[in-house]
Amino acid sequence: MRTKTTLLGLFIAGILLVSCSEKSKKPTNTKKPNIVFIMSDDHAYQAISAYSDKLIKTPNIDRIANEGMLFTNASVTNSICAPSRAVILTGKHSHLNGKIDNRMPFDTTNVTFPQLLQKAGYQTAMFGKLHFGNNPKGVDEFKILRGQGTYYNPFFYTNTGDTTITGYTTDIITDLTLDWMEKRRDTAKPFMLMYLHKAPHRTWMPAPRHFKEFTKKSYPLPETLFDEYDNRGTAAKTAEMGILKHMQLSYDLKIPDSIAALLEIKNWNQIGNRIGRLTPEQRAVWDSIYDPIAEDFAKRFPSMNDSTLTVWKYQRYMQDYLASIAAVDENVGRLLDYLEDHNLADNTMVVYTSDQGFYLGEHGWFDKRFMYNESFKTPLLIKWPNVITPHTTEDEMVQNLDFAQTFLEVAGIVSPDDMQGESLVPLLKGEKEKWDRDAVYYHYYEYPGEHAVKRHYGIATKGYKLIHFYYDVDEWELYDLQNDPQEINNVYNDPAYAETVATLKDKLERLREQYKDSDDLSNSYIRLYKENGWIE
Ligand code: SGN
Ligand code: CA
Repeated sequence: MRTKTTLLGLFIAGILLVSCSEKSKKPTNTKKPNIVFIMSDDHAYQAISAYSDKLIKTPNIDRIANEGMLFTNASVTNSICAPSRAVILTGKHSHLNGKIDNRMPFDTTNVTFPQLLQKAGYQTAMFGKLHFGNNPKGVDEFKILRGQGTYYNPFFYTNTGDTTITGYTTDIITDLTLDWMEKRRDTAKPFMLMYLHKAPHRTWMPAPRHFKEFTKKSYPLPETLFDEYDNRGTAAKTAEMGILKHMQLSYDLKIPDSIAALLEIKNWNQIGNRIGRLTPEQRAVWDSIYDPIAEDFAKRFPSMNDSTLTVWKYQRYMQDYLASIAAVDENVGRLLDYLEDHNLADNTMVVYTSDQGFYLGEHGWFDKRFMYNESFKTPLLIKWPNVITPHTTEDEMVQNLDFAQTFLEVAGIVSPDDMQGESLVPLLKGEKEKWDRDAVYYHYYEYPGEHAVKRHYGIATKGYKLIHFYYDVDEWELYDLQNDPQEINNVYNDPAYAETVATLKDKLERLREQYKDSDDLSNSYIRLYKENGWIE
């Protein structure tokens, strides 16, 4: 590990011009706004009723949009967990903060916005999922899950020692947060709280109180559920995130192994420690719900074909995924209520987002990683009383890259020069004329890796998306978002789009220069990974 860290440090130091001209001011009074940053894990915007109520009602998350602003064009720069978090904390693209994928530990020599807020007099705290391979800096108190965390009986690293707590993780993260608010918040200081859910990440394990209701529901099928990836390149065809082929009946969908053996299903995956962690009481409730489903499945399975099996799996997936969100929504409600009941709501900015979007059966997929719509976009709702006009919708292209500078501006701190986002404050104030971004940049790296989504980078404007897949392919794709919002028709080679391609390639090159990304840098990462044996 020592070699890796040193190598990484040298590597980043060699590339960066570290210009930390941060001129933080000490707060002069306690009236500075508090900041509550709520992030869930893999929460698709399609599963928030402020965006669409086709799948679920999320009345509490919706409160944030009702009292504030709903962003319809928010995206991430790299659609995977830990890299997204690193971008959020550093305000820098992955290629500069060094956390390009989930494998490499976060380089803690990066300057993060909580450190700057703490230095400027904010009380700071973090509860829930971080997924960095090390503890956060710049937070006065933290209780973070180990790695991905578990849905039940979670293990936490904390600033006062490690602990395992019995119960349902979404509820526990909220209990810990409210306990800090109630008992250890310094009322003489403004605060910045990061409240980070593990749910609704795979393997989508609901709370006992939601099992019954959700396992009875059925959901509308996405139009592209049976997508065969015609008119797309190799990457979409070879990705391993298909509901039919790659979602596991046992591991993901909770059919017990005994049924698998009975049905002689090949490639059966053990659910293993996911339910191994449950207490006997939790397990009894679990079995009372999932056993009858499995028995019913065993009866139907012999007459199922690919299409009926896909639909069955999609429905099971949605039941558990959405039930996991129901608990997130309830708990967000608890936190919002606390702020209101304690007279804090008026001076607190509340943000709700996810570390990235997620496929809910679109293109036949689950998971994320692609620059295609559902994983590139992420939900974003912000309320900030007396600043944001309630019920506002904003369609400007904003990114997770923008959070750090937004929070620094809210706190009256000048951002370090090497942060790469834009503060959202002008948009929040309705000063659209101060916002002139017309394109965003994306770069995904975790390949070869789980789900086999190829490395790619690209540019998105409101009208088009141009993507370059590389590493073991060299393929370009262009989508005309107005005429093809589902991104099912790659028009890169269509002569009618030749001019658009040329313009966008030029713009992409300029963006890469602006953000200091390059083929050389990508190749250095590939070399680094090979040297460390992380890829072959
Ligand atoms: C786990 C999941 C993957 C998921 C990654 C990354 N597999 O490895 O399906 O893509 O996390 O997710 S699982 O067998 O552990 O469920 S991320 O949100 O952390 O980036
Ligand atoms: Ca995630």
